[in-house]
Amino acid sequence: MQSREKSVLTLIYPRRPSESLVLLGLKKRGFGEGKFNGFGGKLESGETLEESAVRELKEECGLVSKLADLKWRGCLTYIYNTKPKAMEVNVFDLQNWEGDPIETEEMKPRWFEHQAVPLSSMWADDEFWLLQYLEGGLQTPFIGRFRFKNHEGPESWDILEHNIASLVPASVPRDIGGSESGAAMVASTVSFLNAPSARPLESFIRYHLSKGFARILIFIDSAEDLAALDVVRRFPALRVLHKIRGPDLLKEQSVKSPDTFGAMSNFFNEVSARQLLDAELALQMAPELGCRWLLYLDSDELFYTKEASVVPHFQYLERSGIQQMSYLNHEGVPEKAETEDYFATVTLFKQHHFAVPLSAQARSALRFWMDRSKRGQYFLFYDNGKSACRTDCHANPKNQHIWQLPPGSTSCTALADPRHMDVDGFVDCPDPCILHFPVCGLSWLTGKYRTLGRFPDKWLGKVNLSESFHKDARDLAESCSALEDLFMQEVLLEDKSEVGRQLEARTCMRILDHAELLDAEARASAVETESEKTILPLADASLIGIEKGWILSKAMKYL
Ligand code: 6U4
Repeated sequence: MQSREKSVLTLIYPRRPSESLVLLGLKKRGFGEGKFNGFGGKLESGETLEESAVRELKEECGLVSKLADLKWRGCLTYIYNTKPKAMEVNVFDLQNWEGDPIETEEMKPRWFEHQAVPLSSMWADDEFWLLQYLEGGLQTPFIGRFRFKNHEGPESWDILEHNIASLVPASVPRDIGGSESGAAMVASTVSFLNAPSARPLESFIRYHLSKGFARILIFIDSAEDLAALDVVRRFPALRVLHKIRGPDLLKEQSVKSPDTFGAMSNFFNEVSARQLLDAELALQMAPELGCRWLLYLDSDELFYTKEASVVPHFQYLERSGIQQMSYLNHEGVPEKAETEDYFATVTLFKQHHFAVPLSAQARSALRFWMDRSKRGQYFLFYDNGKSACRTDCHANPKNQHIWQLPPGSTSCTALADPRHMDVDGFVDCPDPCILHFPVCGLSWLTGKYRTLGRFPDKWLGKVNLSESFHKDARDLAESCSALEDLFMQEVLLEDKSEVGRQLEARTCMRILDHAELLDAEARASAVETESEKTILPLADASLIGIEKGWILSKAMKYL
């Protein structure tokens, strides 16, 4: 896999579109010397993208820009075979500024008509996209990747690999602001303090942006979590917002959510209490940010759809008068003991038991998991889904999974509990769904339970924690070897033939596109599901664990 070690840079194109003019600069020294290009450079420590762009522009051609006038238009990754680090270059449009362009030590600026941009004296990739971009033919935001043989000399003309595409499908509001149909926000409370790396956070953000979420709001659970802060600040502040746990946030939450704040004040050391407050604040902020839908996720979850964008789905919910929709969650299964980024590498999922077909093979495959778990669990973590909620319907978070809506609102669910024959809001919805990647690597397991610490036996002082993997992991957290044993026994699945059996029984499924989208090496399984296989009738045996819910769930579609 290509190392994703990279530096982050800006590239600004000042333009006068009405005259079809763009300002370029001839680079007089250093990287790209002798080439015309936009203006920009590397982020300095602590800078946001926009702050860096303002500084570089001033330094390189004397133009003075306001932060808000810089419009992020896309991100291009340049890999030079002769350089150890890739460059992540963030392209900005600028149409308002103060001052006139001046020659500096680094750049000699010059206006060009679009059709006259000197492509033969520019970087070779520009031929693939710059003109289309300037003329409005490249839908923004866009994302691209180019690999060069060399970063200088004649071989810098050899492009070995290239692709460029619109990051967000056309249905997403292009200029965010004002509430647009289907515009949605993802919010999450994150902590990467004890984690092996903050790379999954980058993937979490990239994935949701590329699936058409208009905004991402990240609550960084500790001001010391510089790795998370660093990731978040690399994204354009317009799309990816963040708040840091500390006195300011505490004050804001006490003022804006006095009831929840009061109720939670004894439990601030529990992450669930902080999440509840964060979810409530996110719901209050979303309408002002033009978002009609909010999905509050954990940082080990993706809102998965195989469609290009989530926007049509949310538009459909709006047309159907639905204010809340709960989605099935599937649980990731690591097939390797370690990964730096579970989102980019884990592709095997235990299906939610409601989605598992009713067959003898499936029962035997379910029991494989239940038998290897000390507590008889199929899923090691939650199986009650996650919900998206309209942001204008005065909801409150009941917990991290579901919102409390005022009477008369319409809530639908893909996982109504069939044991109660509660079928009113049931909607068959295999896609979208939640992909959950809990403890998908030994060091992620260790890091998670180090961060959680010795959480109490009662959740928020009320609900008893059941005897479960979660509680066992807490109790074993002091001992690395005991956690490792637990991981090997209950989480990891290295046995390829068992993977094949699980896929065939359709207890597990293989999903690759999130990993492909995240630009990683997706490990396709050699074992294909044979969906046409004869389904053996269920053997007559007493029901254990989730088997009752699994069987009853099949009746939902007929009620
Ligand atoms: P120093 O000299 O270290 O202060 P700095 O100004 O921070 O440099 P520099 O000059 O290396 O950064 O920035 C390179 C600029 O060139 C950035 O704006 C990104 C841009 N760039 C790099 N590769 C490019 C490519 N293949 N095509 C392109 N722009 C590229 O259009």
